[in-house]
Amino acid sequence: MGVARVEIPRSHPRYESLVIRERLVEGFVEGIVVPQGLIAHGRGECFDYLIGERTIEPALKAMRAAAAALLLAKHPVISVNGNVAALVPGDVVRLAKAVNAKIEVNLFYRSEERARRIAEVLKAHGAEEVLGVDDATATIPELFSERRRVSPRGIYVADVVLVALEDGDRTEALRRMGKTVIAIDLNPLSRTSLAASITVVDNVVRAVPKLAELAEAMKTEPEDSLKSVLKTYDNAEVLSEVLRYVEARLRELSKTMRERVWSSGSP
Ligand code: PTJ
Repeated sequence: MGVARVEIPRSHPRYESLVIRERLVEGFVEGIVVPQGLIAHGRGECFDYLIGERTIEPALKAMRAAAAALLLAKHPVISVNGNVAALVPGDVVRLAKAVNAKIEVNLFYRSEERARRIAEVLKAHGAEEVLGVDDATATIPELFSERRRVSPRGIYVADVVLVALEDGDRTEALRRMGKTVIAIDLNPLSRTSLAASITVVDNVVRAVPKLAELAEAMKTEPEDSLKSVLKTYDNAEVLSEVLRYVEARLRELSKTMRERVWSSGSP
């Protein structure tokens, strides 16, 4: 399929954001990302603007709890879809190694060909094993999308599952199965954000590498200290903090609009 591409100059004020966009388009052309994934990214970008395109304190708090949950887990699994594979394949592998987690491909718009391609990308970035391609033979109960198909050695038996750009139905279904669900989602009001055990409101491009770094650092902490991080974690409070952060930020921005608008003197 012919897709127009542009070279983005480093000096462009929105360089980072445009490079991420191009990476997703590339993923689309390579058959890793679905068109719906491009739309999903646009929704995410909007929320990223609101938090200032940076990792905010409530997200860091959630990431510390997420790292603790992953390190304490018996069967942690990182679930990978098209967008995650296109944006952060190397960081997924690094995080999986840090917490000894399995990596599983799980797709909303599943095709065997795309699942295979995503596994290849992850393997090219150092993953030794990728579940969910030929072995997605178990079923998550009460779930009707293609995401119900999971590996009996992976998500099906996992106690902690990390998901990103997830849909609310599966998050709820995984919670009903008694699993701890860690979600990375830029929308603090999405059904996934509200249903997850731990919600990291941040862009996957910042959150996954940061989470890997935190997990590597926390790995040597005593189990009791990790347990206490988890015990004191309150997801509803963290999501409220995100909303208060956005509210305060918009208030501040509204005060400085006159200095920020482009005023050349012409109407
Ligand atoms: O690869 P597949 O077949 O599994 O399909 C993946 C998509 C993303 C198409 C599918 O999961 C989907 O339709 O997702 P939704 O329902 O659009 O949800 C995406 C959520 O992720 C929204 O709440 C977005 O705000 C959020 N989001 C989008 N981009 C990012 C993000 N969150 C974190 N980082 C991002 N880069």
